[in-house]
Amino acid sequence: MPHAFEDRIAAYTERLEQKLDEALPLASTPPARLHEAMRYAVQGGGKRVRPLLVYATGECLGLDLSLLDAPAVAIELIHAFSLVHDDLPAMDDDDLRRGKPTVHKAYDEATAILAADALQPLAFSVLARVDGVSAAVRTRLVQLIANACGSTGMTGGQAIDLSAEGRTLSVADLEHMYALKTGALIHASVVAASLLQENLPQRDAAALDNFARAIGIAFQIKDDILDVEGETDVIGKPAGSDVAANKATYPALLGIEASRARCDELLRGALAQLECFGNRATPLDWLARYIVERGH
Ligand code: GRG
Repeated sequence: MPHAFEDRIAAYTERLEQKLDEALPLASTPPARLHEAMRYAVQGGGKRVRPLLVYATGECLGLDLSLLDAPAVAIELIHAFSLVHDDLPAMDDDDLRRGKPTVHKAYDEATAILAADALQPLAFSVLARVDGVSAAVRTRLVQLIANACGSTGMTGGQAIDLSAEGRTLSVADLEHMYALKTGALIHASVVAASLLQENLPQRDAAALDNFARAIGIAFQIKDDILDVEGETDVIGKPAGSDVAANKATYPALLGIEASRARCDELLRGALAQLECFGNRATPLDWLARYIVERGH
């Protein structure tokens, strides 16, 4: 593999696409329209940041690549599922995602709901089959990811987000919502890989945990900044939709400059957590900077 993490990303994403393809039912398998919609939701787009975090953490801990595929695939399936729900008329009501019509636009609302419903159990089925780890680790992985997407994780964060439309949240409440809605799955991507290293010193586990929490919140603040400053054809979804929906966001509450400053502060805090890993953390360092500096 090439030396720089940036140059290995293509190989990792190609590997992930292959594993996602193997995990998804064939589009020709009945009910074909449902399976087609599931593939449409998952394939052909997306930065794949969460699976890359799984692989980068695995590199940091010297884990075998084959151990990382199942959590990487499962987390991306859950992420894809959440995007389908997030775009539905009852939620954010968006027509465009990853530069393509959203699933309910390309198919229909009922098919989109069912496709998302089927992606979630598929993720857990992939996790249940993870090879080369003890049953205890497999159970911890399932618990970690279930908690990250449940009512005290992503779903809870989405509920707070919807109820906050048109209201002013405190900065602490806003960051709590971000930590759940977006941060929980990003955090789980790093922690899933750390669970696979059974004798990981507590200090290293805590450093990865803190790193992951910080970049999870920074990811959502950057997403907010892009919603204000990005172009629709670059970010792949309608720009300005947060303002249009009267969403509680960091830029709406504190302005763009303060949002950028908070992102940088979170990045610095996250990078400081990686010091104990030395050069082995270069891939995580690269991804953390990418999250805060990306243009889409
Ligand atoms: C029941 C688990 C469950 C979910 C339903 C809809 C919902 C509750 C939660 C939505 C969570 C959500 C969509 C948060 C936004 C996170 C976010 C910034 C998504 C964009 O992620 P990127 O930029 O997208 O990684 P790509 O397209 O690159 O994969």
